[in-house]
Amino acid sequence: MSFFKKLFSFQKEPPKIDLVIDQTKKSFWSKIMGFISNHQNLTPETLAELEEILIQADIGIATTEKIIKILQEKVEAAKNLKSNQLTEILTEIILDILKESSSNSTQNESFTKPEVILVVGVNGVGKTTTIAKLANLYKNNGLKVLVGAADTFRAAAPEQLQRWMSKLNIEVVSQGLGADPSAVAFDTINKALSKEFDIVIIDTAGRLHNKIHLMEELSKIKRVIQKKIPNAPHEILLVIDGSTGQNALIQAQEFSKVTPITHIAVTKLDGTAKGGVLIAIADQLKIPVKYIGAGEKIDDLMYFDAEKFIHSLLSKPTL
Ligand SMILES: Nc1nc2c(ncn2[C@@H]2O[C@H](COP(=O)(O)OP(=O)(O)O)[C@@H](O)[C@H]2O)c(=O)[nH]1
Ligand SMILES: [Mg+2]
Repeated sequence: MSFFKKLFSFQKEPPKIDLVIDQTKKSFWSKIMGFISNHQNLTPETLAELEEILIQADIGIATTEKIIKILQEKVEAAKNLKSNQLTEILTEIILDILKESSSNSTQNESFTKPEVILVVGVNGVGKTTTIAKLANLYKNNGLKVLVGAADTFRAAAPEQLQRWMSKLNIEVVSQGLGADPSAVAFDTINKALSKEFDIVIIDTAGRLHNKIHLMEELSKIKRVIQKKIPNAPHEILLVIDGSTGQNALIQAQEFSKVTPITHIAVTKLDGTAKGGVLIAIADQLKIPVKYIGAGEKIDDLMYFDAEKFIHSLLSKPTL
């Protein structure tokens, strides 16, 4: 069993992709079906109509144009494509897009000890919640997890992290509100090395409105970590709020200018019809989406499986 399959096998109530993207499925499906019933064949004119449907599903203009262009080529090559073949063709095209971004993944299945994960993203997107979910999974797999409370900026942030972790019985390194984030990171790494922790997850503050400051702060955190572990952080996980649709994409683009990102977690996909943004993110950023946040509970996290996602998106929703 692959490491990540095993990691997620400990969830008591694993989220189901069909339910998580239920809203997106319903709205997307009904439009696609409406389109198919109105058009027998795919022609350049009907494709323009389809473009609108993809944009409305939050796939974004640039990615939609790319999909339509590939579709046009397929339509031309095949001469006469029936509209009822559409979901099949779309599945193929979108899957290629998603696979291309995940082929950039630097994720390996083996860990260095300690594995250092730096979690970044603007306030309120779900960083701390995602950290709790991840820390819990690692712990349930028998790994020794240490969390660093380097979001020292926002009132109550260190306590919120502490609350989650004491519930989960996971250790936190904190210096409280207003402390220097890089000093917290340094302490966390030192402790992880001396007490032989397997996984270190560092929470950060995300003041994107002050880009220069944020850039300096994150560089400093990375520098102090690298003093102790030269090739760390092994993962820089950007958390974004999927329910904000295209804004999530813009935020991710902005953030990747501030620091290199290795993986993305898209949260709050439960209860939104904007799930198509996952396709835009994968295509536009070429950074693999690794996790999906599917709710506020500890087990509401999924390892992103492009194939399952796209098959779910383009299959009939349950009523
Ligand atoms: N519905 C839903 N809510 C989430 C999800 N992830 C986080 N939240 C909620 O979003 C709010 C902000 O989360 P938090 O982890 O504090 O964000 P942070 O500021 O980035 O650390 C909290 O109320 C969380 O319960 C998710 O996947 N789905
Ligand atoms: Mg937080």
